[in-house]
Amino acid sequence: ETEVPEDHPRYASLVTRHRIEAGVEQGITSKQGLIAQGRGEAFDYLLGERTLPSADAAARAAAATLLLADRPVISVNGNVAALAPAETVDLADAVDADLEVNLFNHTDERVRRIADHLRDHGANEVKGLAGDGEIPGLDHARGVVDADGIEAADVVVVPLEDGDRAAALDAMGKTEIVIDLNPGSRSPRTADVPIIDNLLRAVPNVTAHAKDLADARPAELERTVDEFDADAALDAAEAAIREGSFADGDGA
Ligand code: PTJ
Repeated sequence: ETEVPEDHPRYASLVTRHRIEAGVEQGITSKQGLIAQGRGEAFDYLLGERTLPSADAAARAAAATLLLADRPVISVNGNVAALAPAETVDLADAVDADLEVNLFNHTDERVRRIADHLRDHGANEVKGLAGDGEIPGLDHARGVVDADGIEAADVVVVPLEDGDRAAALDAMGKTEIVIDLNPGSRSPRTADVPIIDNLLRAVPNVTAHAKDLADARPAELERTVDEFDADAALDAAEAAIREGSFADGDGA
C-alpha cells in the first residue's frame, strides 16, 4: 500500500478509500460498502468536504438527545466499523451508549468480526450477536436486532441506514439520529436529528458537543433539542449543494 502525501488535495478522500478497501479485505465491510462509499464521496464533494453550520447544529442536538436518553444505542455497520471504529467507541463512552452491530447484509461471521474490531479499538461490550429481538415490518434478515439493545432503545444512532429500516425504527417510536451525506435520502428525512455530514467528521463532532454539554442541566439539553429544526437543516444542506460551494474548492 502506497503512502498518501498529507498535502495531496484529496488526502482525506484517499485515506478514506484505503480504510474501506482494508475493511473489505478484513471481512468487515461488504462489497456494497464500496459502492455506498462512492456515493457518499460524491455528496461530500458537492458539500465542499466540510461540516456545514447546520450539520454542526445537528451534531449538538444529537449530543443533547443522547445525553437525555435512558437507553441510547449506536448501530454499527461494516462502513462505520472500517472508517471510524475508535471514534465510534469514544462517542459511546461520552454519552454512555451501547454499541450494537446491525448489518443490512447480515452474516454472523461479519457481525463477529466487527464486534472484535470494535473491541480492538477499546469497546467493552458489543451487542448484536444475540439476535433475539426484531424490528417489526421487515424481512427477518433485515429486522434482526438484540432484545436488550436496539429493540429496547429509546434513542438510536444509525449512521448510513437504509431507508426501509429507518422508517421501521421510526414506526417503533425510536428517536433516530441519522448521519448521511445525502440530504435527499429517505433515512435522514425520517430522522428526528439528521446530520448531513461525513461520518468521519460527524462522529467526533457529536462527541465534542457531548463533552461540552456534559455538565448542562436537563432544561438546557431540552432547549438544545427543541431549537433544532430538522427540515431547516436538510434544506440548508440541499441549498449548499445547489449553490455549488464546491466550485471554489480544489477541484479534482
Ligand atoms: O455493512 P452493512 O451490510 O450494514 O451495509 C452497509 C451499507 C452502507 C453498504 C448499506 O447500508 C447500504 O447499501 O447503504 P446505501 O443504501 O448504499 O446507503 C448509504 C448512504 O450512506 C448513502 O446515502 C451515502 O450517501 C451515505 N454515505 C456513504 N458514505 C458515507 C455516507 N454518509 C456519511 N459518511 C460517509 N462516509
